[in-house]
Amino acid sequence: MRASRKARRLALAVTALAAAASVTGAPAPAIGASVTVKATGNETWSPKTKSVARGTKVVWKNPSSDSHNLVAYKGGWSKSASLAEGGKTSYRFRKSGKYSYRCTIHSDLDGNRCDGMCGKVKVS
Ligand SMILES: [Cu+2]
Repeated sequence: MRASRKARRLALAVTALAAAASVTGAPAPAIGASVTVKATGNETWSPKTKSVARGTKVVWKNPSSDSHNLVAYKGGWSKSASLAEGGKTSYRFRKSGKYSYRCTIHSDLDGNRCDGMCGKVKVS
């Protein structure tokens, strides 16, 4: 008796999870997934805006021959790393939100407005 109630509760939970997943339109990547953003030789992030699911680790790589860095400036997060030629750094985003960052060598900041090598991660 107890086992079958447990099984029914489990089935309900699985159904609820499936419904939640269908609301977002796309299946959520597994926790622990990682995606890559590249620092380019023409002073841009590629892609400039990256949309990810909560729990995703974003890895920034610099395959270019320029020196870059990555400094958070908006979105309530803290990150500061240098990205030398061939270097990389990463951050796992656990909360939804919009997280902005820039390369301080190749961008200017006027208040919260960034011009130049500015990037964003949208976490849902
Ligand atoms: Cu740069």
